[in-house]
Amino acid sequence: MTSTVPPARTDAVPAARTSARTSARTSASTPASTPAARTAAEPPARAFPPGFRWGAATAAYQIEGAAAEGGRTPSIWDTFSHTPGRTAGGQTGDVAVDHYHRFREDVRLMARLGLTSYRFSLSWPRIQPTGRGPALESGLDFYRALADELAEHGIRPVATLYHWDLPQHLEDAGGWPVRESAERFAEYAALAAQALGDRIDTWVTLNEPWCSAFLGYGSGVHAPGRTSPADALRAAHHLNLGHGLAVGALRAALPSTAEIAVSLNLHAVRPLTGHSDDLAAARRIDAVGNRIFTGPMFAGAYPDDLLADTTHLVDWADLVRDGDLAEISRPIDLLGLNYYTPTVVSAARDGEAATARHDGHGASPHSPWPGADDVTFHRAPGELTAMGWPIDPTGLTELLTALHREHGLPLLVTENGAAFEDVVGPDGSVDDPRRIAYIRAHLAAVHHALEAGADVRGYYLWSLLDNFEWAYGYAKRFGAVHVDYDTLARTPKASAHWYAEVIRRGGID
Ligand code: IFM
Repeated sequence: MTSTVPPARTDAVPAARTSARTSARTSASTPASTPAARTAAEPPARAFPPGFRWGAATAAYQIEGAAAEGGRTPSIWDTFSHTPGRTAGGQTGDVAVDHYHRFREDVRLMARLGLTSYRFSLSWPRIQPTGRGPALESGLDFYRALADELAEHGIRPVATLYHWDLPQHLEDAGGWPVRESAERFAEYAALAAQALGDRIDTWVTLNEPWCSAFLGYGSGVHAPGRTSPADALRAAHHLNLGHGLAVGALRAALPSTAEIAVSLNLHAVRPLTGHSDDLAAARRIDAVGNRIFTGPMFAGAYPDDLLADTTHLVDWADLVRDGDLAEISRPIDLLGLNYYTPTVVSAARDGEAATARHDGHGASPHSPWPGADDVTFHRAPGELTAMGWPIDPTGLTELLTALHREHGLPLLVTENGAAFEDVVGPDGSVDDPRRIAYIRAHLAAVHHALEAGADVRGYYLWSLLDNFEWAYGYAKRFGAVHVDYDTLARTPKASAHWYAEVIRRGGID
């Protein structure tokens, strides 16, 4: 699940953002001495396995800025965010949190928090500006320097190849609904792996392809903002194909010790009642939300029920060519799960407007759920985050144990976290007890999955820093580290100090 609602106007980001680029100083402080410190000597009640990766995650467009530097050209998110009405307050990632210039300071911050791993994404248009042809050394150099800085601090890098920033040139040639994008993606994967494979040993092909396909080409609340159910399904197949081709390219370019993964935002789908119509609604959402990816990737086939639900929209026999499924189902080493909240559905009731029915995934008149027009989304019980997402960690345990049972792969939680209305105190500190409670509850959920036998190898908090939250602009703060958008100064929130203590102790109480 991810950011899905179209922009509300906000004044969270003052005009001074760009000029503040060089004036900020980090205000990172050492972890506070708190009640946690008093129990520091005691082993945690829920200890995580030795070698468990304690991480945080980010994505290029959300943090880097420097949108026109080093030869980078626009991605679909540059175009989208510069289109009036697409993002809150017209905000863009032009500057973001200026990580491109401040990455050394950010890595030092990670080291002070004790992170053992850091998941970031490579910006495709920074490395291969037109999506074709040779790689740009200036782009690769940025990631070489980042990886070197991480190595110097003993932090293991995890690189995601695609976190939604398709070069605009490729969108102009048809985007993900067109097969060529999958081929270009594999080419880019090979270039990145050849250049960075000596420094980075864990690679994620795609981040949340559900969002790329269905929010990008279905409901249109994400870039490139297109609204065709058929194109969304075509995009999903070509993202799957791009993943499979990229796995092949990565295997060919990387040392045999490298690990390859994909990050899926699988939906913990729950029927509102046990009525057969509601069960059927849950099955449809599971098909187009989850099994459209896990089917071809792990079983080498699209599920029959998905094909039946969407046969009026797309000619699957024409779309899926001979050999595609073998490519898509190439074995991978780790499965990444991004989890935020569960998904509760029922059969649509008489008189419900279509927009209300898929409201849980963006108030667009266009549904991001092709083949599921007769399904209604409901608010799950539980407190809400600032995104309006109910807090329910049981979905995380449920998904991890189900993935372990069904696919048997080692798992990583490649994203989990929450946005809240953070308040900066008079002394500049940010006390965020709700974020601490959220993370603690979700780490407990991971621990439950470990106890149930799931092979979970790491947890990456979303996010290291407050950042550009897509269509919401800068209004929603997910960071463990607060960013002052005037000065770009970084200040670890109480949750960052708390997470540092968890890492130091290797578990939670
Ligand atoms: O910010 C996003 C991230 O880019 C993808 N996963 C969900 C996060 C929160 O919406």
